[in-house]
Amino acid sequence: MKTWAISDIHGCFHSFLSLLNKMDFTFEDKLFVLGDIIDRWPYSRELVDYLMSMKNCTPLMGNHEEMMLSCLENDKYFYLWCSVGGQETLESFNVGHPCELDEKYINWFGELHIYVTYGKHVLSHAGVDLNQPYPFKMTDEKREYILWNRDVQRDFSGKYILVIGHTPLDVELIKDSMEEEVICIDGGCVFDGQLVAFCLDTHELLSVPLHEYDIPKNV
Ligand SMILES: [Mn+2]
Repeated sequence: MKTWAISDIHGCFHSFLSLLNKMDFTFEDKLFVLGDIIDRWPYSRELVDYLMSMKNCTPLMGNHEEMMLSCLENDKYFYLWCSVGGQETLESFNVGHPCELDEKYINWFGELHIYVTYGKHVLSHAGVDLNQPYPFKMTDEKREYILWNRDVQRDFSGKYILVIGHTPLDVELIKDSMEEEVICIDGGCVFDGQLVAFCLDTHELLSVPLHEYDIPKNV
């Protein structure tokens, strides 16, 4: 049994399946998906359906899911979200606005975890500020940091290992960070990089390139 993390899949469903295959992932293993599941590439619905059906997957929220959910509260976010890949998600779900999504999807997105812990590992989309006195006591400010920040705080005196996505890195740079306190596993699959799986038990890294089936025919 192994526990893995994958981040920033962004609708690359076929790349995701090919990575699970490479991991020899079975129902006995566990998977954390660190947000930015949707947007930019065409297969967000297929990916969400698949994750919903996995009993051994814990999905977390990214800034893209947060943007989509914000459109349900206030329409001023709608055009911004559409312009950063939300349009592809709407097409994938065959709706014109997030409010038309089936309730089961809205509930699923609404219930995504903001962070999770696994032993010393703290997992979230963009990083938890672990130098704060009460890092896990949630406020609106901390939630925003966890989903959006691009310059995460480091130096936790060996107390924690932060595992995040959000900022695309070259896979070689990710490999070099395996012993560090902050491990960013976004291999930039969506930007023709790699989709990366990180094993929390062994700190091994596996990756696959963007699958050709994920690339829209008109690109
Ligand atoms: Mn992100």
